Amino acid sequence: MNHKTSKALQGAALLSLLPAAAMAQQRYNIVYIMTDDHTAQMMSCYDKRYVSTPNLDRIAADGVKFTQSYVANSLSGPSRACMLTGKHSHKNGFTHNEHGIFDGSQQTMPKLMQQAGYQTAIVGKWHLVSLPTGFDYWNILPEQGDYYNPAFINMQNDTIREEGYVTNIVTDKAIDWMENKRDKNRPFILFIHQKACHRCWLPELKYLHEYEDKTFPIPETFYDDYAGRQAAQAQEMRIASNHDMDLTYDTKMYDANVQTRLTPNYLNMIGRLSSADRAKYDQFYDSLAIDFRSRHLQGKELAEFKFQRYMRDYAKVLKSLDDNIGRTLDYLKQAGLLENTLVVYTSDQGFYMGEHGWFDKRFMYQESFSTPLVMRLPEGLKARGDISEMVQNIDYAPTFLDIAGAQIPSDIQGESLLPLLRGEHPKNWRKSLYYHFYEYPAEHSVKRHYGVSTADGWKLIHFYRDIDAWELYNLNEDPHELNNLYGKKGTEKVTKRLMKELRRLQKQYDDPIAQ
Ligand code: SGN
Ligand code: CA
Repeated sequence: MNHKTSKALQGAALLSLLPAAAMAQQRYNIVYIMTDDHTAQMMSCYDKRYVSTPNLDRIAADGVKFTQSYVANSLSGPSRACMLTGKHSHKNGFTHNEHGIFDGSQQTMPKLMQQAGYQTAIVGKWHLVSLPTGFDYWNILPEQGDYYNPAFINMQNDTIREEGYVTNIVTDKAIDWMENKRDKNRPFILFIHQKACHRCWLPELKYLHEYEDKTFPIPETFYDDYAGRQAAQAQEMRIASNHDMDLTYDTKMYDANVQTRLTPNYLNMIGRLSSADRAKYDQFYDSLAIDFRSRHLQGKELAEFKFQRYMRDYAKVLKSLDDNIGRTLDYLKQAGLLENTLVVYTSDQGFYMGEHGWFDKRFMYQESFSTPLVMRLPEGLKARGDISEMVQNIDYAPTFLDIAGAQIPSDIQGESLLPLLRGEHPKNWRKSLYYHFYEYPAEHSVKRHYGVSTADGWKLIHFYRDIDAWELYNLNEDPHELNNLYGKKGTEKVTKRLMKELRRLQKQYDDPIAQ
């Protein structure tokens, strides 16, 4: 027996003597970071036009960036429910934020991860109304949470106000759990759910002045007239509209003599600041507001002023987020965890940064149907660079179960991404995605719709309920989705193909709308 063989045999014998817990330790940890309303246009590894996000880009640089990453239902609670269950909204039951309560007694990925020997923890935004189930540790924001001195609900169901800026505190809690609260002999999955960058984009005070010198380019479709798109005409998410984007709440042009629709909400939010911090905050925005009121902007000038304010404040909130991504990565490195941990970064959906003249999300159009998805891969997972297969947020649950070596239950509707992370490109990978949005009537007035999007660049959408409107887009020729081809001459064949695919997906996913 040569030296090498005897060593290998010794190794194998040693391995078989290891207790189950130590064996389990060989499995990858998972740190799943999800933000709110962070869109790929505002992440420099996806789009360099607006901001630089060096720490987020680090995740992609040491791993992969998904270029065709989508959600199943572009809204917070539903998106979280899809992620936790690996199922479309009609199956997990949480179809919309308003009036929904997540049924925490159902099968969820965190519960299955626990059964597979993983410790599970979540900190930050939860937004599913019922309290978390399937987590060994949790500390969550009530509903949307607050940016300044936010309250958290602990496992005793006490709501406790904490000092500081929400993005920093959520990260502190995540690091504290990894460092002090978990059992270091077992693998873990930690969900870090940031409130950033949700409306109304309140910056960390140290970044108040950031981006003030920057003028953001106006998107090509900012002055879209929504011709041929009935549902796009009916929405209430226009930056130019003072009803949709509130001058006080959203753009922070507060005037004590002017009461807007959302002034009370705004004053509640900034009222959480200490008086010293409030003075700093007011000093900054008051001078902008006084100048703004003196200019009496109208029409295009007003719309573009609001766009700049929106972009700047969103970018400031993002800056704190990027810092905290850096802190999380640095902690993992310093704790010796980085090489054995899959780090996933995504958002609950994409967002409009002025495209079509909008903010918010909901539509199956690209900006809000897509969501950023990058992963830092542990040693052993070989994929690098861009991955262009179509993926969806129902895929995260089966992926994590696969990584844990657990069985993926047959009722899970997503696909494991593990083959893609290994660098494989399975020939039979899905060629289309299904989407269904339900929250109507509701804020922002986006009509109910479902649709199909295909890997070869076509999209068919049906808006329904108090409307019956179909839209068809060729993304290869019309990436901004301005030209609705539905019913146009020459599109009969492709419409038929997409309609068939849509019905096939509705059947496959067992969506009752199809019956
Ligand atoms: C709040 C916001 C909306 C936003 C929804 C859903 N209004 O209701 O603008 O679309 O959340 O967002 S606000 O006046 O309360 O800010 S989600 O990301 O949580 O789904
Ligand atoms: Ca969101």
